[in-house]
Amino acid sequence: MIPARLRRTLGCAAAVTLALGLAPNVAAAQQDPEKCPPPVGLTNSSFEQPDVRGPWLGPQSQVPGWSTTASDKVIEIWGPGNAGANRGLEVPAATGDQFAELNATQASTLYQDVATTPGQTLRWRISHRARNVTAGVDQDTMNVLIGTPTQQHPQTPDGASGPDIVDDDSAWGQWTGDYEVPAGQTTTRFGFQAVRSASGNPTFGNFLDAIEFGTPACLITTKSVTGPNPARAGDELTYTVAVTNSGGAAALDAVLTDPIPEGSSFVPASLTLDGTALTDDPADDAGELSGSAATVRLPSPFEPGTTATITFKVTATGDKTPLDNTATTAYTDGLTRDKDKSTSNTVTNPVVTPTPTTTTTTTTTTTTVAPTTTVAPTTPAGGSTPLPSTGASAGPGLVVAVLLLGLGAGLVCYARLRRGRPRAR
Ligand SMILES: [Ca+2]
Ligand SMILES: [Ca+2]
Ligand SMILES: [Ca+2]
Repeated sequence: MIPARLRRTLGCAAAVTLALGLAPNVAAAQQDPEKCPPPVGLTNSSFEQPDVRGPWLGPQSQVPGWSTTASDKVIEIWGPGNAGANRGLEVPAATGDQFAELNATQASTLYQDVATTPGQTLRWRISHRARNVTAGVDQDTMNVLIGTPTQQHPQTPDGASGPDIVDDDSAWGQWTGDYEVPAGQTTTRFGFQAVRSASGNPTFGNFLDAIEFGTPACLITTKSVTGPNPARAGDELTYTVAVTNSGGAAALDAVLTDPIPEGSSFVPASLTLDGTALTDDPADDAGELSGSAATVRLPSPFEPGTTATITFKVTATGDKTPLDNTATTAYTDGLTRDKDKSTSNTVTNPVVTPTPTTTTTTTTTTTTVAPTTTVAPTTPAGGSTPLPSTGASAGPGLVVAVLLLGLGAGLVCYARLRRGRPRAR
């Protein structure tokens, strides 16, 4: 049992603790979103793995996510430096740096199996382009196939009259569609079938990139802070922001913006992305100090299941308390191409100002104070300066009085001496 007085003391201490903000950081703003719907999506949807240069042919076991119906199980990925294989015309990826050629060594189907919920509606999007094989305009044709692992059906894209997806070699074509998962279908196969290539050569044609099938991108931005709490002016705080894609599709062109809290100053050269230092200057890497905010561009595409971690430091100036910090990630959903954003929780750090170390003593002694007596100054005859009557302030007056008394005694002695002296004759 805690004595009542001690309980009150502890209560006061708790109140003071709360008032000073010594309690752990509390999220002041709602994180939005805090979580995402169960995702459905593809792996390696932009063919960014494995990391290759120019045309690359390899076994499907080296290509995360994708499988092929080709008898040799070979998949073809193209990276930068591919112009030599495309009549001198470098083919840029639709997203990221790499893409696939559907016709690897033979006409085949490239596919992934994903877990689905019967009755749900999923959306798909692909980028398709022909390979440049002749001096004229070349066109390649393919179909999107969706169904069970054993039986898929050609899909008719939005705005099209049939399933044939036809593009030339001048630009990436964009194709979209919806798919309702039938009753009982808990695994859905999403794939592409090469139909025709411009050259007639089954090893050439049908470039593919930015493949999405499922639910949209969904970024979650989470902020934390380390450092003295409460902070004092001059203390450093380290902010860490983790951005995770918990959706089914990649996010494109994601940019994290983190305003430097009022009452703090950015610590130069403290910005990092996934452990790599970024300069404060713009245009030389993925981030900078832009105005009064730290800005970092995330890898694009930012695939489902990946996390980017950004850190930077600030110094508390003591001009404001508390320091509130919230970050926002703006991005384009790779599936719908709609603009979206994700807001972090807010972290709050109180900043205390050191108080001077003075000791205040409160006394409760009862003192009887005598009424104040005011003594009117008395003016001696002759108009000389009045003397204080009593008290501590009478010190100098007392000295004067003693001097006057001494002077008077001197005069008296002088007079006596004059009277006793023989008169001059
Ligand atoms: Ca790509
Ligand atoms: Ca090929
Ligand atoms: Ca920079």
